[in-house]
Amino acid sequence: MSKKIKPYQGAAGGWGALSSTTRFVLGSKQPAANVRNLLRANKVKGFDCPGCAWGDEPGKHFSFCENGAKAISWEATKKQVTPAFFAQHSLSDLQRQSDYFLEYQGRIEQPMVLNRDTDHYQPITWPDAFALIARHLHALEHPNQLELYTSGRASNEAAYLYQLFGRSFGTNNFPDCSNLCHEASGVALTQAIGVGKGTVTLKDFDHADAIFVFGQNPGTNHPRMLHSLRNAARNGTAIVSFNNLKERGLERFADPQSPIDMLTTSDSRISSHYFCPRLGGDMAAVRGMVKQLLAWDKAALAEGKAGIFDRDFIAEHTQGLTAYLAQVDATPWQQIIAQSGLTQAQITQAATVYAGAKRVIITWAMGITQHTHSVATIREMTNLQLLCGQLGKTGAGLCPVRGHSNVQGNRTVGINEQPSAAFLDSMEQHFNQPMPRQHGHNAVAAIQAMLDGQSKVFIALGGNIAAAAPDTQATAQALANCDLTVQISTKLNRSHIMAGKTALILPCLGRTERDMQDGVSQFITVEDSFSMVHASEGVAKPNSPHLRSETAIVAGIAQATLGSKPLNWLALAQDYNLIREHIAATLPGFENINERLTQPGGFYLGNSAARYQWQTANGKANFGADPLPSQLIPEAITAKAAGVLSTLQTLRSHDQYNTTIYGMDDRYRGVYGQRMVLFMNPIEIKRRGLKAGDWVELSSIWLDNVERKVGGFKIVAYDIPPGNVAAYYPETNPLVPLHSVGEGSDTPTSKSIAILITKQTTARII
Ligand SMILES: Nc1nc2c(c(=O)[nH]1)N[C@H]1C(S)=C(S)[C@@H](COP(=O)(O)OP(=O)(O)OC[C@H]3O[C@@H](n4cnc5c(=O)[nH]c(N)nc54)[C@H](O)[C@@H]3O)O[C@H]1N2
Ligand SMILES: Nc1nc2c(c(=O)[nH]1)N[C@H]1C(S)=C(S)[C@@H](COP(=O)(O)OP(=O)(O)OC[C@H]3O[C@@H](n4cnc5c(=O)[nH]c(N)nc54)[C@H](O)[C@@H]3O)O[C@H]1N2
Ligand SMILES: [Mo]
Repeated sequence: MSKKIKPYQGAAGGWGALSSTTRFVLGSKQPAANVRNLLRANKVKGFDCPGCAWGDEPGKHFSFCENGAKAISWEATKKQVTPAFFAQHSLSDLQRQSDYFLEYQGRIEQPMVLNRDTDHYQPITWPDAFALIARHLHALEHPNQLELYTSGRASNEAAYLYQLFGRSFGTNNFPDCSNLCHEASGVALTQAIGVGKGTVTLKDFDHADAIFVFGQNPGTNHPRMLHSLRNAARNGTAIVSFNNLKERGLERFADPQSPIDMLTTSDSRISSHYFCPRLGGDMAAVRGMVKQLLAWDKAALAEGKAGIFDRDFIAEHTQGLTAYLAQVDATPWQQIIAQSGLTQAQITQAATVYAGAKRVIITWAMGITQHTHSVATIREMTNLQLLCGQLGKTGAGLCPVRGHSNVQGNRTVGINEQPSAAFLDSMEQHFNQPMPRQHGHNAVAAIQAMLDGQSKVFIALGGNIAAAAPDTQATAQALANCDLTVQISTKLNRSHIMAGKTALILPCLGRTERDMQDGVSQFITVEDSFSMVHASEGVAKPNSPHLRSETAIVAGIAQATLGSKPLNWLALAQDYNLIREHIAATLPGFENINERLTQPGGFYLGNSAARYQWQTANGKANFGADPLPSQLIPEAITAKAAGVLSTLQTLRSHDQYNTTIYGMDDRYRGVYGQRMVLFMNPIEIKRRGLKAGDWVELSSIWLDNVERKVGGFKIVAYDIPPGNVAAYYPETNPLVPLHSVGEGSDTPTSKSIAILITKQTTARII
């Protein structure tokens, strides 16, 4: 694997994507089965692509993408991590291996338990594993000493059973990957419009006049979104991107599944306008757009013309306009320009596109949600949409683009550390048992509780918290403090290695695999970013006969711990229709779920805000009136730094799925054979007396006195605003302080970390 930096000249997609997919799929051990699997992904009968949460166009061309193909063939490997592997590698030995090495070993073949005396994992039977968990849970002094983590790949059925188990045991401690991801979107949208989900459907993308894409890299993370953007662009829709980096997928795209694109190598322009704000500068940019629109609105009204704002919509549906506009008036252009890093002319240009469009969609992802003031930024984007009545009509609305393929569904079915009273009432009534009312721990609070020794048992339904969570050293210590850690997983990862005093690995079936219960093939359900619920049925032969479904594993833990309270868990795990009936009986929108699932493409859960029903305390859509943050990096931090601070964003390469590293290339950013790179503005490199290719050490500055440092990063000159730098996650997670979190969301601020950069003489990795 040769290391090189070679700027990418082509469009996103195209031959590059096709050749990468083919290499990835055909290069693996079972090409035929892999390709067969791919063809069935996202089809009416078959499994839902485990890649991302973008929606499907049912019946349209086979809608997998390059990175979905990687996700599927990664899971569908024949390689296995057997007891012999664990006999060969001690825990200490595995601790020295990279994340790439760990996941590359293949699928975990059977349940394993850690033997601290020998420092090796050894096999354990399923009944013994369940009994071990039950013993630990019975020994707890309080149910809140249990933490139940979920990663967003779990099915609705498994997640529903999991939350029922946790609540029947007596806790609302449901930290989940959402807490690290789109939490700010849920919080902000619930405050503003009474529902924490996007208001648009996939079809709306065909009808928008303008689509504003904030802080998102769909070319890598939601490649199927590029189809929608490409089609829209071809129909004349203005696509306005706000991104700290020039991302190729937002610039140009050639569809690798379109014979015409491929024959003519024609590629389509995606963005009509591309703005590169400073990290965290989007709230100021949107505030600037509103300030400009307000000026035009006032001028139009003064001339007796119709204003820019939708006064009928505002009067009928909203509250808080006056306070908000006063806040806009009070925000000086100077502050808007300094904070956004954009010129007034650029902001005016964005406002011009917005004002000229009848129907506008705003989408966003991690570039917006992983900052200190993310909730306020999403409120600001919502304010803009409310001002112009861009909600509830075709081709318009708000669209947080979710990450994990079923992260939205997990929340819907109750993975929530702050459940609503209505949900708990419904559960209590249906299952005829009390549900805990005290709010539980989110991801950061759970880690802190384990660090403090308050929480003692950690169970994870998927994911890799050890690598995904911030402050790697603190998270490792938190896990090590636990009496028991249990990971329900498909592949070996860091969380198995950073284990508790006793540790279990429980291997589960993946989305692609056939799930037989009682002789009948089961399907599961998932919900995409557009609130579409659909069925997914695995087709591949399971990697090992020892694997159990996530649902069966959760039922096994619950039955061993609680017996048949409030119901026979094992019976539920034998027929997922029964679980769906409980879902239908306790959650609005799921009525007759088993019948409705037979419709091709599944069914739409609906969105109250899109129907102009505002489920807020005052029954209205609410404008937020937050001031801009006084500083993006607080003075308390700047004052502590002995040197010039930079703001670091931690992001994904093209060859990874969160903590799963498929390969060492990041094609669209021109990085090959390596991941330890720091993207930096060429002028800034020079100003600091550095050169591209120099090795540097990064240390973050935070309010405490803990040293957080990583080294061995190579400088890459890149088109990024001066003062901002970027590097890959999870290598940089040791830099993210556990308590550097978003206001109101508690999400780690993975896109804005104050760091010092120091030159190293060697490529020493710390
Ligand atoms: N192939 C693949 N697909 C995935 C994933 C994966 O790892 N691999 N992960 C899944 C998950 S869980 C998620 S949440 C999503 C993540 O999807 P994304 O949000 O696209 O993921 P990131 O790589 O974190 O990219 C953040 C983007 O925001 C930009 N950005 C960062 N800070 C700012 C800012 O302050 N302002 C603006 N305007 N832009 C900013 C960055 O330059 C980058 O383009 O993808 C999902 N899909
Ligand atoms: N610095 C920094 N940190 C971040 C982010 C960032 O941008 N920067 N992004 C954050 C975001 S958006 C997210 S969502 C989190 C992700 O956090 P997680 O969801 O915890 O992490 P993943 O890497 O997606 O989890 C991968 C593991 O899941 C297991 N797995 C895969 N498929 C299945 C399955 O079908 N069932 C089960 N049971 N297990 C399975 C495999 O064992 C694999 O090793 O990371 C967050 N952390
Ligand atoms: Mo995510």
